[in-house]
Amino acid sequence: MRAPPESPTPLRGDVRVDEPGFTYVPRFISQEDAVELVAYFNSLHPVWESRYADGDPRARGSNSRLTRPVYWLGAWQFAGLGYYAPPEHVHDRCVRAEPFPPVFQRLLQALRPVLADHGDTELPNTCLINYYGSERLDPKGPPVDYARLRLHRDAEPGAVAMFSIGQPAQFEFAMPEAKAPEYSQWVRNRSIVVISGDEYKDRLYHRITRVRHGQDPVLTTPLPAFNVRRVSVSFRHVPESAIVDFGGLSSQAQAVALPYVQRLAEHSEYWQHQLQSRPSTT
Ligand SMILES: O=C(O)CCC(=O)C(=O)O
Repeated sequence: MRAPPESPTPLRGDVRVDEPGFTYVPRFISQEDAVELVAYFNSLHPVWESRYADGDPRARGSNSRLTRPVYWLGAWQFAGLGYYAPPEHVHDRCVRAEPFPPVFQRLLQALRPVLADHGDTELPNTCLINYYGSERLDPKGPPVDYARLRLHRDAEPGAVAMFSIGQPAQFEFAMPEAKAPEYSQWVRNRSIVVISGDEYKDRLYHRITRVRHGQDPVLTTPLPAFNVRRVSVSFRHVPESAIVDFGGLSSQAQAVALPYVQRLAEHSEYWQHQLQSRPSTT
């Protein structure tokens, strides 16, 4: 894994890496499970969320939309509500979401020994599914490539496990104020990354800087004009006490999340029920 800061040539991603706080395993996901994952990802209706609520003056900037459409399972952390981050940002941001499909549960069971090496005996209860690709809104113009994820740190307690399906992506670790990455690694189709602890989860932030082009496996979404070429799933652990039904959010938070919940409910019975969990006002 070591690539000195002054020459961060990314590691190729074809061999396993084990360091305290960082694990990379190529081909962790079997071919059969990968086929099931692709079918599952292709069946979802991910949403483009905005970092800011409607009416928030910061939302007027063109960059308020996230760089990629997403879908959460276990608990949905709506971007407009801010993400779970103890000690202050714990309440009013995690809405109970659909459960993991069987293929996710199987993969997490297989990952148990790796998670135990990272100090986690409990399996994660929530995940974020990221769709990376490009969008062509003007059929005559070139596609705009959004296949990246800005430098960030995941604040949920414990290890974070990330599965990759699709084209290889450049995964980097860097300090928030530094431009150059300290470590860089290509993460390939069917691989997993696990991060934990002081160095890789707390001191260093991580990001995706680019995703290679290609269409094998074939990934799709029903989103108009969006061409997806990689999907990642990052599994985290949110304390159950922080997860509420949609109707359990404050009325202010419900107003922020409502347009997204309505959109999700167009394709999901689960989210239709969540909409109905709001106390009746009549
Ligand atoms: O796409 C990836 O591999 C990284 C995902 C990630 O960092 C996240 O979901 O927080």
